[in-house]
Amino acid sequence: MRNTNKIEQAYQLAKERYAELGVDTDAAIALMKEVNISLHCWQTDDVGGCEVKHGELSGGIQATGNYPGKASNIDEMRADLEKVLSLLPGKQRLNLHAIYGDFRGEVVDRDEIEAKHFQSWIDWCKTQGIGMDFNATCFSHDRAADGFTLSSKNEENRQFWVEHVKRCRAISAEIGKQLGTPCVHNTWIPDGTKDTPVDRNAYRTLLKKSLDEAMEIKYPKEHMKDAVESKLFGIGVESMTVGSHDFYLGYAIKNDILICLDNGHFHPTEQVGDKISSVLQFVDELLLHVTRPVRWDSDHVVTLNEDVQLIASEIIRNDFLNRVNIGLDFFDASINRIGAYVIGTRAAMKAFLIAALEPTKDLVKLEESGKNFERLAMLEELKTMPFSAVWDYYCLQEGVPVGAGYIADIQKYEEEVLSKRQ
Ligand code: RNT
Ligand code: ZN
Repeated sequence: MRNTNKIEQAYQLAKERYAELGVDTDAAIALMKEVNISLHCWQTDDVGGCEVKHGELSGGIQATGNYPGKASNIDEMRADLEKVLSLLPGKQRLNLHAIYGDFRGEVVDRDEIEAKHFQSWIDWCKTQGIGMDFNATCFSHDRAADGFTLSSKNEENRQFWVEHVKRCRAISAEIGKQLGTPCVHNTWIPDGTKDTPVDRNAYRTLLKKSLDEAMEIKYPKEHMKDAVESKLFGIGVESMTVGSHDFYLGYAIKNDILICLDNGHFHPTEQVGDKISSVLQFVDELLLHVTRPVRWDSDHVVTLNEDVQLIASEIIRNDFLNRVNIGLDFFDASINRIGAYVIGTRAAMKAFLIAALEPTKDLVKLEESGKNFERLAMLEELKTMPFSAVWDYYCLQEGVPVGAGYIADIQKYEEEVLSKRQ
């Protein structure tokens, strides 16, 4: 009780300080209703999946670490995700990869999957009252062993992956239809070469052809939306990635679909936050994979850093929340996995709340009148405004642990549930 009072008192003081800058803290909190982050299911089990014939993780991505307690079946995944959801304010979505179907002991290859294999996930989302997004899984499979999928010169393999993506899109449409909120289907492929290739053009021509084939059937936008995810390089794929940013940006614009920007997929000095207002001049919507690259596309847990802050600020400043679908993409196997989700999702949400607490109009006025010292000064001062009092109050209102309070909850879950797993 005493704590609750302190949080409310701190909020009142913070509210007054922000009001002096013309910022309405209640409105900022209200805006958080529209920030619905899609939780990538693959942090539960280090991108393992539920297939009976389980392929080793491949495609130039890596989950490093062997912290005990990872989920090893759908029930454990759902229990973990429910724990995560219970520790987050606001409403999230689920982002599922195709390898996480409910296959019930049956060997179902990627070119055989159907909506029925995902029905129990759809039902689970219904019970949680959340939407769902979906991804084709074009890696960790024999037919991707040579490093090529949709751009493969092996026609049998190429067609196999086209069929997989086709099916994933049909499944996505069914998901969106049943849940009453569009399902974003993202296609990312690992295709590329370790060393300098000669026939770059042929691979890109094949990728374009495969995407055209896989996306031939159009679905209503209320049911599903297509996204394609670009990348600069992966481990073992350092010299050329077929699905580069130029390739997919062109493809997305030409075909009126979404481009997915993963902030681990660019040169380290490039900022995805800067790309948003460029790309949205030419496509209706974006998908984001918010992550934290450390020296490479390492997919560390998201923290509240300047990259994420710029992404959130650009979205809020320009009122782009209804054009940007926000997903997370990290997989850290070296720490408590539920903790990883909660830290990463909360960090991304904090970035949005901070963005919503900016007196943007006044800053633009300074900028337009050439008062650049004043602009920089205000941007610096804003960094140390009493944001945490607003965040804590938001968490309190939402009935989730305030501040570091979630640590104890996760420790308890580890003791009671995770430590008992094999
Ligand atoms: C890989 C891409 C891709 C994957 C997931 C598992 O570099 O970022 O989004 O991380 O599909
Ligand atoms: Zn990604």
